[in-house]
Amino acid sequence: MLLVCGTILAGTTGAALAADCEITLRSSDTHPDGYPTVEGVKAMAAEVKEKTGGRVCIEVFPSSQLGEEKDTIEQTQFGVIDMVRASFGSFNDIVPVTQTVSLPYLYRSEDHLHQVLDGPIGEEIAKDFEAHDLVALAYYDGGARSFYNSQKPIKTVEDLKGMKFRVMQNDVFVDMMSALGANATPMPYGEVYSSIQTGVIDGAENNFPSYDSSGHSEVAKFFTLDQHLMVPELVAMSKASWEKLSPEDQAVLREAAKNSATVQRKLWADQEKASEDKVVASGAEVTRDVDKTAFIEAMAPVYEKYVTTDQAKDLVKRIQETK
Ligand code: GTR
Repeated sequence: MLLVCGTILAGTTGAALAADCEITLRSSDTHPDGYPTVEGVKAMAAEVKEKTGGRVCIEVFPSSQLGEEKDTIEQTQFGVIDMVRASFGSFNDIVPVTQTVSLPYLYRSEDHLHQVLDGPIGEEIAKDFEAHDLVALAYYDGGARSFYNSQKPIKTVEDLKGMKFRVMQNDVFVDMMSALGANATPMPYGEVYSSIQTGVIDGAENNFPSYDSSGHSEVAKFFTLDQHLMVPELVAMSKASWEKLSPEDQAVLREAAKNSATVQRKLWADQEKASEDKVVASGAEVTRDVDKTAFIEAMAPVYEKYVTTDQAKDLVKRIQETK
């Protein structure tokens, strides 16, 4: 839904002044104001506003104000929300290719991930979103995800046995936990803090900035740097909202989204370090001497289950061969 200016003012983060805009696009993010993904979309908003002479505005709604991630993706497909910044993990049931490209230990490093997403494979993946009423505009950084829990330091795969971890709501990550001998509890991000606090789950898994900004580090102080997942993050637009824009405005949005990824990646690198220092200073115990080979080997059943078609096999091979 494109909002005519002046109708929505509540919740603005200052990215747009609705009263000046002919078109206002509402964009959702689960993270709070100041988080690199939120600041990335705000940078995009600033460029769009400048290049359209203030005609097209993007209003960023942080902190899940418009709903939990999966719900906001569905609302974006329907055009109720115009844009969403979300992890590929939340698209898994909607855009099948996101399952393959979010497999555990698929990327060797952040550089490897960038080479994949910034090249032809990234373009192919983006095309797949169109069939599901979404326009993929930019890939953001989300670093590597690791386990954390309230009970004990985890050093080996065996240490995870029987423990209960929250995962994002998708099948690949549920199977990943089973492959490690642990139990998965899929749930929305916003429920994780209280679920750890009340002992419904032992822990969860995420990157340092999320572990920090969500407050999970307060209730789950044992962090294990096993880095099992690197899940791309996406800025996507509703196809319905996109098609209402002129080709000129679409080009401005594409360019601004691309530029915002550069801004976000820089902010991300700084935030990863800052959050790591902050959680350690406030008492988190980070286990770094992890036998990653054992974690990688344990994932074999996940690959067997999800890399079955020729298309998926070819994609995994091309990703692995990307230098
Ligand atoms: C974060 C990601 C969010 C959300 C969250 C989660 O790392 O940036 O978009 O997916 O993880 O675990 O739900």
